[in-house]
Amino acid sequence: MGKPILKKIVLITGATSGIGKASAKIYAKNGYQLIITGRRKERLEELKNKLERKYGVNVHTLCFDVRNRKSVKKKIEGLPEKWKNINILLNNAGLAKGYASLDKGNIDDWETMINTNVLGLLYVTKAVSKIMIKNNGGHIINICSTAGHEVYPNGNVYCASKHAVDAITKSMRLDFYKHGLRISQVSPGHVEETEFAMVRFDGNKEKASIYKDFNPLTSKDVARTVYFISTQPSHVNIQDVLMMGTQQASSNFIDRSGRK
Ligand code: NDP
Ligand code: 8X3
Repeated sequence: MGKPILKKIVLITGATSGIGKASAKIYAKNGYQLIITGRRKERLEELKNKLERKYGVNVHTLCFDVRNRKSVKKKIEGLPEKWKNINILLNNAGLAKGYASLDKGNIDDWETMINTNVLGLLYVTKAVSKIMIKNNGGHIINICSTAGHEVYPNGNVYCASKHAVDAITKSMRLDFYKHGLRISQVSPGHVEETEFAMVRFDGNKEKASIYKDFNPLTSKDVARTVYFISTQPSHVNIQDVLMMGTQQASSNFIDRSGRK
């Protein structure tokens, strides 16, 4: 028998690295109970052990691919009774694949982005929102991007997928506010201490070194913002936070004259 669950339960998708992992750490540090998910099982187990040992919280792991709708449904509906009543969902799992103009784009990459960033987020939200509606409350925070508010050259399909996240966040709010759910979104610009660029550029270190000449946000900066949003009084719903490093003015304007 584990410890009785006292604090809110937070489910984080994509907790094996970057923003999701940093968010898991901040919630654990503050005593929340965590359901951490991702495809890399060993990383989930490693993080669970670390957080339980360091912060004395309960951590449950769920290994699934958000693109697999059957698996998403089965894993979330199959949660042990004491883990079922999820209070906070952080829809964070996502990625960019490739950086090319539309005519040269790789269609497999497009499908990966749309299936992960759009359909995956929808599958998880459908399963978790049912629980929250039944409980008359809950908080869903979607990780969007500046790419969900503006576009940049070669960003086409990734930007489209994040514009879809923005539309889904707004739609979720209309569908769920009557049920007492809070729906929020964080839209960061460039964020380091993540695997985002390495994933986008297929492990090509040189192409992925996109942060060396300016100071972007860190995964911790975004995690702190997520935590702030979720710890406001229950009558407050922060709808969207658009955030960038000081040297970034927009997707297309970055002061790359060196780290300041
Ligand atoms: P990381 O690559 O470090 O983390 C991405 C996470 O998503 C990993 O934990 C990964 O886990 C998970 N993930 C990816 N695909 C799947 C899948 N099919 N099923 C389940 N989990 C998946 O990048 P970030 O932390 O930067 O990315 C987190 C979110 O932040 C994304 O939505 C991204 O679009 C967004 N974002 C990132 C920015 C940046 O500059 N870094 C800026 C703005 C937004 P695993 O591989 O184990 O499955
Ligand atoms: C990640 C930020 O500018 O690479 O969403 O699209 S960007």
